[in-house]
Amino acid sequence: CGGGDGGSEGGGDDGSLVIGFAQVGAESAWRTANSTSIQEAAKAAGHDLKFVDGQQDQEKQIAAVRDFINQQVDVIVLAPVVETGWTDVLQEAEDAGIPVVLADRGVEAADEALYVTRLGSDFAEEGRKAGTWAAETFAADADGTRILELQGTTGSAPANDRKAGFFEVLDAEGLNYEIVDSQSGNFTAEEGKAVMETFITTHGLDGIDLLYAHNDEMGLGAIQAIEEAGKVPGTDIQIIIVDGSTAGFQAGVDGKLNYIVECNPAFGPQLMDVLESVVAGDEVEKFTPVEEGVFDATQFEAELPNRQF
Ligand code: GYE
Repeated sequence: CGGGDGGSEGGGDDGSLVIGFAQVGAESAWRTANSTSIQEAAKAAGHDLKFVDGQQDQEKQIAAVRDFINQQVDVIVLAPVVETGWTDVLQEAEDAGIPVVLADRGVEAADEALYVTRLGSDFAEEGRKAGTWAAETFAADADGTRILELQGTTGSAPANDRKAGFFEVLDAEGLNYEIVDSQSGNFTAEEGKAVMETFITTHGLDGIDLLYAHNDEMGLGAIQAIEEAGKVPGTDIQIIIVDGSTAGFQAGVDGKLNYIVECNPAFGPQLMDVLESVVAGDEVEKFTPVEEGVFDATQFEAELPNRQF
């Protein structure tokens, strides 16, 4: 039920909503936990959630949004795989009178008028947190800190912003550093490992101080590549990851990485509140950040049992 006779306000007589959700994919533990959180929260709230896994493919996500428009859902939730290329389909949703809420990732500023609100992380802040730790940890590194970076999906908001926030702080703190290499590992363990293998072949690992991986999976893949090259991750090369899954924390407890910037995927209940407000026509903030922390080696063991994904 829902959507049928709801009129301009949308929603069924009982307040239930038909929600179309175009998810990024299933590339990481973070993503799977995020999908589960949203599916469970929709169910608990009595809403009908139409879930499409975009398999990290923008064309599939655009097709899903068009399909939701044809079905005249009450509200569309989009987790855009990349920031650009959404103007046309967002305009189509607006023309059809269907509000769009962004979950997790954002779109380019030029499209700001075409969605109601974004609920998700402040990725630039996550990058700054990673940068703050790196700047402190390597402050006394007189001959310069040599850095490898494994970026997330090219053109995605978290890859763009985690990179920008990180180097913003290194520059502001005046750290003497060099980016030895920086490539995308597409947020997956497989590609993260493959790119790290290429880094090792090209540059070796001697004299590399730090690996900054934009998510757990790429960091964990890189750890395998480092071990296979006969080096000790976390010791021979320091490693920062972003997300903080159980597997990520376990690697931290095992001494294989050095810093975890948390990214929280469990915003399903908060998202349902936002969607209900949007369909009811209430004023909502343009951006609602989710709360997140940071963890160093002294905290990994105590925090591990608290991890939910
Ligand atoms: O960090 C990564 C996932 O968009 C915040 O996407 C999300 C990121 C998350 O693939 O693991």
